[in-house]
Parts: sequence; structure tokens; C-alpha cells
Amino acid sequence: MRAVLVGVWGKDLSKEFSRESIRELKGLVEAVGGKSLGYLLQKRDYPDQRYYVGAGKAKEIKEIVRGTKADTVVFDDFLTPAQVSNLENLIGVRVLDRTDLVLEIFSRRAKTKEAKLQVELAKLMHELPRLHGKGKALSRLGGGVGTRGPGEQETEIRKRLIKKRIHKIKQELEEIKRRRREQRKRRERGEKGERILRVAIVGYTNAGKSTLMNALTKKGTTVADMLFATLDTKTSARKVMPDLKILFTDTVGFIRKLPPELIESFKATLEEVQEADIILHVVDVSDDGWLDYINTVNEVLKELNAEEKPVIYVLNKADRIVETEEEMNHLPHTAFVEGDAVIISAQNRWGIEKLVEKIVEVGTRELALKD
Ligand SMILES: Nc1nc2c(ncn2[C@@H]2O[C@H](COP(=O)(O)OP(=O)(O)OP(=O)(O)O)[C@@H](O)[C@H]2O)c(=O)[nH]1
Ligand SMILES: [Mg+2]
Repeated sequence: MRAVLVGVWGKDLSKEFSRESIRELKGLVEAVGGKSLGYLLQKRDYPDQRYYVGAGKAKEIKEIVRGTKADTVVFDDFLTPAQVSNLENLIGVRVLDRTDLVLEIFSRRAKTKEAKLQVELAKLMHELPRLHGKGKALSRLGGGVGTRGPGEQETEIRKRLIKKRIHKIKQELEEIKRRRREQRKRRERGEKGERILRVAIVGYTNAGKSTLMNALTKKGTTVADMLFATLDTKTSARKVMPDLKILFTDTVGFIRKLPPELIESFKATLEEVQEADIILHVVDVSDDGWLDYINTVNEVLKELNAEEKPVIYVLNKADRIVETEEEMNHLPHTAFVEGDAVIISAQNRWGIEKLVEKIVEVGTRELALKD
């Protein structure tokens, strides 16, 4: 895939935000093996119904596509089915939006049955409202004004199949969720007199959540330098005191403008976040945009109704900024975030003990509050 990227800014979106968002989109294109040839940003307060961007801009995109021999145009937002088909007709190459890319990445990464089902559900929920437009296009090909073309009938059949499949998947996921709850209950029972602290590790994708999970629990969770390496939640324990056990849960990473269908279908997995006593919010501080990323993740936490939970910001990858642990301890980053924060390098295992102490401190406070 050779892609030209397109975004807008204006009204609610600053130019800076949109540029950052495009940068992330470039990462998504690369994650599906594509190459980004460049990007265009247009100032627009409202998306154009026909082309999302203005008609003049759309023609400009067509010229750029011709000049660069791009085979795909990727829009950094959600497009309507009509916009996609208008743009494809005008420009003459495939048009994708952000949701298409994210769904594609998720479906490539899904390994377990649960993750696969969740991704399939998200895809079907994404497809269902879009079938209408496609059906019309098909029946246009079939000819016949005012008659029910074969395309339309096919659409109806496909719709019915999708609805049936959605129902079935939801049932299966319910069952998995039920089993997961039982498992969790068993885990959380603990031994006599033992206190259990549930800690969910969340954060932007590629921030180092799984690396941290491994550093904390010595569990071999997959770590990879790619977007969305982790799609499943994994829980593992660490005993910190004779009477205190911490259960850490590693989760799927977040990004900007996460498709609502995905959040919806991953809610079962993310239940662990909602059930947690403490949230470890992992941030890659070696990335210039780290403060922005914090906001993005907090937005998703809000959607999960988990924004009121006690949070410890874990500022990771300090080894990319300084040479030694000693130097790391003099970095000013923790002062930039509100509330509890610890700076670490999960890879070099710097600051892990300090982090555990902080968790115990916040946890004791929380547990004491709860008793
Ligand atoms: N330099 C450095 N690299 C790190 C550190 N922690 C993680 N990484 C690297 O960052 C990349 C992503 O790490 P993961 O632990 O897979 O990140 P994640 O947050 O679980 O990512 P997803 O599951 O994809 O959302 C890997 O290449 C890690 O080796 C760190 O402290 N320092
Ligand atoms: Mg991970």
C-alpha cells in the first residue's frame, strides 16, 4: 500500500493536534505494511457531506495521487459510506478511513479465541450500517429503476446473516466473560488473612505495558515494537508482603480516536480495568508527545467509566533520555503530571522497586478507604 494521508483541523481541533493525529495514522499505515507518501491537512470547521474535505481539496488529492502513483488515500477520521464511494469515484483509487486501518491491525494481531471474536464483532458492527450504500451500488449495476435489483436482495441476505452472527458472537463472549468472572473470583479469594490488590496496567499502545508487566511479575508476556502487540488481558501475581498480594493485569493499548465499535466489543476484556483498585498508566516519556498521549488514554478511561480510579503514572523508557538510573532519579518529568507518578525504565528494570512501594502506598490508602 502506497498511501497519501488526509486530515482536517479547525473548530474543535487545533492544527497541532491534527498533525499529531496524522503522525499516529502514519504508524497505523506502517503497521499494516504500507508506506506513507505524505500528508495533506485542510482547515475546515465541518466535514463536507460529499467528500469530507472540500471539493477543491478532493481534486487536489486526485492530482497528488496521480503524481505520486499512490494506490490508497487514508482519511484520519470516520468517513460515511457515501463519502467513501464519492471519493473513490473522483480519485480513482481505494479510500480507507482510520477505523478500517485499526480493524485490520486488530484482526491481524488477534490470537486467542476471545480476541478473535471481539475483533469479528467490531468488524460486523462496523459493516452493518454501511451495507445499505453498497447494496444500492450493486443494484445500480443490476439495472432496473425502482425494482428490487439482485444487489438489494443480496444486501438483505447479508444483513440477516450479519445480525445472526453478531447475536451468536455476543452469546459466546457472554459465556467467556462469565468464566472469566469466576476465574477472577477464585484468584481474588486469596489465602487466609491475605489482602489482594488489583492493579490494571493501561496506556498508549507501544508504551511498554507488557515489558513492565514482565518486570513486575516475571511472566513472559509478548513484548514487541509494534502497535497493538497485546490484544488480550493477562493477569499475574506478585506477593509483596506476607499478607499482601498484587494481581497485575496487562491490557490492550489505546490510541487516539479508537473506533467506538472496538471499545464496545473489547469491553469484556477491559472489564479488568473497571474492576481494578489501582490503575498504572504507562507513558513513553521518550516520545515528545507524551503529555498529549496521557490525555488520549484518559479519554478512553472515561469511556470505560474508570476515570475516578486512583492512578499512578508510570513514566517509562527513561533509559532513552539518560544513561543511568542515578541520572533518571533527577529527571523533572514526574512534576509535569498531576498526582502520583514514578519514573522508570521497564526494560532496564530501573525504578521497579520504587514503583512497587508506590503501589503499596496508594493501595494501602485505597484498601483502608474501602474497609
Ligand atoms: N528503551 C526502552 N524500550 C522499552 C522500554 N519498555 C518497553 N520498551 C520497548 O517498547 C516496545 C513496546 O513494548 P511493549 O511492552 O510491547 O509495549 P505495550 O505497551 O505492551 O504495547 P502494545 O501491547 O502493543 O500496546 C518494545 O520494543 C519494548 O522493548 C524501556 O523502558 N526502554
Ligand atoms: Mg503489550
